[in-house]
Formats: sequence, structure tokens, C-alpha cells
Amino acid sequence: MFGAGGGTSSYQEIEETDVIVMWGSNARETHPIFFHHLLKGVRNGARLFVVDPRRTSSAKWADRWLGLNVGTDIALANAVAREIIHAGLYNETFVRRATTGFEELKAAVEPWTLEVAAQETGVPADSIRELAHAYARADRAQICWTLGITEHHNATDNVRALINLSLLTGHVGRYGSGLNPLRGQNNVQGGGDMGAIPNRLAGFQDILDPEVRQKFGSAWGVEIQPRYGKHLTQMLEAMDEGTLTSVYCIGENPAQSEADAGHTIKRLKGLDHLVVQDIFLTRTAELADVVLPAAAAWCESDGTVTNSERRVQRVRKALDPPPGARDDIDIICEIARRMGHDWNHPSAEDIWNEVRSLSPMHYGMTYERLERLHGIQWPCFSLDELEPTYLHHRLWEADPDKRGEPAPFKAVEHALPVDVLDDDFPLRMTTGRRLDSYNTGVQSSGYDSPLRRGETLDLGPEDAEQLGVTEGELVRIVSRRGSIIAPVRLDTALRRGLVFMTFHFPDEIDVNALTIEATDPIAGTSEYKATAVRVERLSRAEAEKGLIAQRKQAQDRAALAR
Ligand SMILES: Nc1nc2c(c(=O)[nH]1)N[C@H]1C(S)=C(S)[C@@H](COP(=O)(O)OP(=O)(O)OC[C@H]3O[C@@H](n4cnc5c(=O)[nH]c(N)nc54)[C@H](O)[C@@H]3O)O[C@H]1N2
Ligand SMILES: Nc1nc2c(c(=O)[nH]1)N[C@H]1C(S)=C(S)[C@@H](COP(=O)(O)OP(=O)(O)OC[C@H]3O[C@@H](n4cnc5c(=O)[nH]c(N)nc54)[C@H](O)[C@@H]3O)O[C@H]1N2
Ligand SMILES: [Mo]
Repeated sequence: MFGAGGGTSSYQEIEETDVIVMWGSNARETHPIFFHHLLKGVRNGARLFVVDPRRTSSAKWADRWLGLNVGTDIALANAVAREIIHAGLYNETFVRRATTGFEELKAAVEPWTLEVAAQETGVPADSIRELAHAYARADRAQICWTLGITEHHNATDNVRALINLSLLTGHVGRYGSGLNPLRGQNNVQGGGDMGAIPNRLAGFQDILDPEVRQKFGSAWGVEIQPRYGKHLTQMLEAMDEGTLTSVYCIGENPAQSEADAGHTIKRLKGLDHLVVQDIFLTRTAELADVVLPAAAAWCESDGTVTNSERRVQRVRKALDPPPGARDDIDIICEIARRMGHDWNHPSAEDIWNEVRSLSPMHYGMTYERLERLHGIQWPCFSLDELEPTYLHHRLWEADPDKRGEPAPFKAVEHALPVDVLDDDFPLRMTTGRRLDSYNTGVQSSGYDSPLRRGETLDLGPEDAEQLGVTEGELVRIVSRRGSIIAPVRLDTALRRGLVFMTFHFPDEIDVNALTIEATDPIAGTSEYKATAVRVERLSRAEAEKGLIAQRKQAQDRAALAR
């Protein structure tokens, strides 16, 4: 709805706001630098609410933890919206001037009384009311979210439910008030900004816009087709259909990161041609026809990265890559040359200047300025001025011409996760991260860490007692797609019926053998956050045999791939 995709506020504003809602984000472990800014905000008097089924280490810093049932965020957000409307706390002027669809929203949230929502979400009515009033009354307020919101089959609706709250209260487009999706990998924001998304070229310029195609086409000497590409899920589906037969995979390990790993590996194996460009020989690389060893972008090559506050920063080469490995830019240019296009091996700065010439929102960011100003947030249209640190200020203009298009409310309906709980699969498993490890473990599990304890099935003491399992015991975890064996770890952060695992150690315990591929129709993201499972006790002999078989299976998979 807001065009360019990015968090609306700067980190500095988190330090100077009054209410912070962390919704489905465990930033204490996953965005520690951002969390540091957040804690400064708390020290400056901000109230912190955390909405997460687990009482995470982030939640431990909160004034109020709202421990909702997995997948009930829309029910909660709709109840917050209703309470704000009924208590007369919404920003009438902002709603009238800068939004559309208020009446539809009002009607859609009407059934969500505090009591109905408490029943559905498991969050006490008082806590919901407190969040609604604190957020609406605050002078400045921030909603930050991450995967607890977006890794669901209805991810886009979840996000819209949160946007509705900010539009109701006018907590967007002002200093200190905003909506902030915290980004995942180092430069995931920059990847999208550069056009590594199916529908936009660099600077979020729409491929269907003829002027945009003309501009890029003439700079590149090619004709750009007016059609959108595929996102990852559509690519995987196209592999099933046999319409996608070759893949060039750069810096991604889908064999272990995609939901329903068994299915993913079958698809990758079925390709006619798979090229993997990575800094490690990953499980995905083991399936490849060609492996291109790359230099690590953050220390072995030059360039820029863009963080969650849209700040473009320079990174510099500090080390030479190991023999045989080459800069990603180098590899891509060399492939182009062998395909008959000589790009003259540009430097990172040459490429950046091309970006600046084509993407107006990056135009003002010369390397010299990036260096001098310690990074610059987009948009940056001019060589000598900077824009405000926050987005969407136009919504507050009194002059309708300057205000432009209003921001639409979007009424959204609550829908439970696709993988339903029943007698055979009575427990809700959610998956996520720990501070000490990184994603599929490629970059983190090769090194010892005093913090890291390997994969475990985390569950609350009540469930452990009911199942008759104890800390350290090996159990089998079964979903509708697969089963794995893992040791139990007791965690008082988990309420009854909720279990947690990471996906950090797939070579030993492949949690994505369990997860479901149900995806959001717009974003294409899988519902990693909601799997229905059961836990089975094992005899000691069964457990040991099972674990050995599991390890061997992983090794065989690798050997087979080779
Ligand atoms: N240390 C470390 N840091 C990382 C990463 C890493 O692997 N390790 N990975 C990076 C990447 S790629 C990303 S995308 C980010 C992810 O950052 P986060 O999204 O913060 O990480 P997760 O642990 O996946 O999920 C966040 C929380 O969502 C909660 N959750 C689960 N289901 C629901 C739900 O239905 N509703 C709500 N409200 N919450 C729910 C979980 O309990 C969990 O605490 O982290 C980045 N940072
Ligand atoms: N169960 C479960 N599964 C999940 C998630 C979850 O919460 N639960 N989260 C999902 C999310 S949010 C994400 S982002 C994905 C992550 O999924 P992936 O991106 O597939 O996982 P990573 O382990 O981060 O793999 C990144 C790869 O990039 C390589 N790499 C790093 N730097 C460079 C470089 O400079 N150049 C090149 N060429 N390669 C490089 C690394 O060696 C590594 O192999 O996992 C998803 N899978
Ligand atoms: Mo991510």
C-alpha cells in the first residue's frame, strides 16, 4: 500500500518514542543491535509490549507480555482496533483526511470484543485493553514485527491488521511513530531495493510501467518484457510442473531452509541444471551440477548493504578470499562475458553509480557521502540534502494536493493455521531462532560456541509432565509430513500445548522435515510458525538406534548428492 517497501522509522526514533510494540519478533536474539536502540528507548521511558506465544528473552524486558495462541494475531489486532474505536481514542482528523475504508474496518472488527478475543487468543481481556489504550494515547508509538507475523499462510493479512492500528491512531508518518518490519538477513532490504524481487526494478520501479522499462532498457541495451517474474514459492511450483528446469542459486540453501524438506530436495534433484554460488559447500551445493565458490560479501569484497532502517552503508574488503573463491560480482561478470556480453569488470562503486543513475531514491548517495555521513537512509533524491528519517510524512499535509493518495484500511478476517490440531497431532510447534546460531547453520555450526547447545525440542513443564518426559530425554516428534528425533529441553517460557524448535542444525535434526508448505497467496512465504505435531516417548534402545539412523540418513543424502 505504501509503494516502496521498508520500515518507516529510524533506529534513533525507537530511542525517542513513548510506546513500542514488538509483535511476533524476538529482537533480543535476532536483531541485537536494533534491540540495543530499543532498550535505550525503554531507559528513556518508553513502555514496551511484546506479543509472542513464547515468553521470549525480548518479552522479559517488556512491561507487558501478551502470550497469544499461535496464529491468532488478527483476532488480537481486530480487538485492539475495536477497543480504540469504542473508547473514542482513534485519531479522527487523520482518519478522515488521510485514509479510506474506515467504515468497513469498523464493521469488520465489531464482533471482536475484548472477551471474544480473549477466548480466541488466550490473552486476558485486561491486557488487550491496556495495549489498545497505551498505543492509542501515546504521543509517539512504534509497531515492530518480524516472522511471528509474516511466516503464516495469511501473512499479508496479518501485516494489514497491524497497519490498520497505525492508521487508526495516526502512528505513522511522524517523527517517533511508525511501522517497522525488521529485516532478516544482513542485506535483505538492499536485495529488494536493488530489484531482487519479481515485480520491481532497482528503487521499487514497477516493471509494468513503460517509462521505467524504457529507462532501464536503454541503459542496458536490452528490451525488458512487461511481465512479473516468479517468487520463490512460484519457482518451486514451476519445478513441479516442469516449466522451471534450470536454477542459478546465489547465497541460499533451500535444501535445508524451505518448508517440507523432503519435497524440496526432490524438486532440486529433478532439475536439468542447478548452479550454486556460495561461500560454503552447502547441502544445496551438493545437489548442484556446477558450484561456484564465492568470496564472503561482508569481509572479502567491497560494496554496500542496507539495513532495517533503510540505511545504505559501505562494506569494505578486509581479507583476501581463499584460493579459488571469487567476488560475487566477478563471477557474475565472467558468466556474462562467456555469454557474449563484456561488462568490463566494473568495481563495486561503478555498479553503485549505475544504480544511482537509474534509481532516483538512491541518486544522492555517492560513495563519498556514504562514507562521510556513516551511511544514508533512502530515499535520498538530492546530492546536497537529506530527507526526513521517517517515511509517509505527506499523509500529515493539510493541503490535499500535497497529501496525495489516502492510505487504505483493509478489513481482515481471522483464520487459524492450516495444519490443524487434532487428537493425532495435539501440540502446536513453532520454529525460530536463537542468538547463538544463524539460519540453516551453514555459517554458524562449523564453530564451537559456549552458548550453543544444539537442537532441542523445547516444551513447558506441564506438557513434559503430561507426556512423562524429562530434560535430555530423546523423543520422536511427528508431523503430518515427517518425523525426527531430538532431546527434550524444559522451558518455562512455553505455555501448555506449545513446543519450539529451531532450524539451525539440519545436518543432525532436520526440523523442516516437519514443517508445512502452506503459503501466503501474495508473499509466498510458508507457514513455518505453525506445525501440528505429536511427541512420542522412545525406549533407550529405540532412541539410540533412531538417532544413528537419522545421522546416517543426513550423511547418505550428502553422499548421494555427490
Ligand atoms: N541470532 C540470529 N539472528 C538472526 C537470524 C538467525 O538465524 N540467528 N536470522 C535472521 C533472519 S533471516 C530473520 S528473518 C530474522 C527473524 O527474526 P525473528 O522473527 O525475531 O525470529 P524468529 O525466532 O524466527 O521468530 C520470532 C518470534 O515469532 C514468534 N511467533 C511464532 N508464532 C507466532 C504467532 O503466531 N504470532 C506472534 N505474534 N508471534 C509468533 C516466535 O515465538 C518467535 O519468538 O532474524 C535474523 N537474525
Ligand atoms: N523451520 C524454519 N525454516 C525457516 C525459517 C524459520 O523460521 N523456521 N525461516 C526462513 C527464513 S526467514 C529465511 S531468511 C530462510 C533462510 O534460508 P537460507 O538463506 O537458505 O539459509 P542460510 O543458512 O542463511 O543460507 C545462506 C547461504 O548464503 C551463503 N552466503 C553468505 N554470504 C554469502 C556471500 O557473500 N556470497 C554468496 N554467494 N553466498 C553467501 C551462506 O554460506 C549460506 O549457504 O530460512 C527460512 N526457513
Ligand atoms: Mo529471513
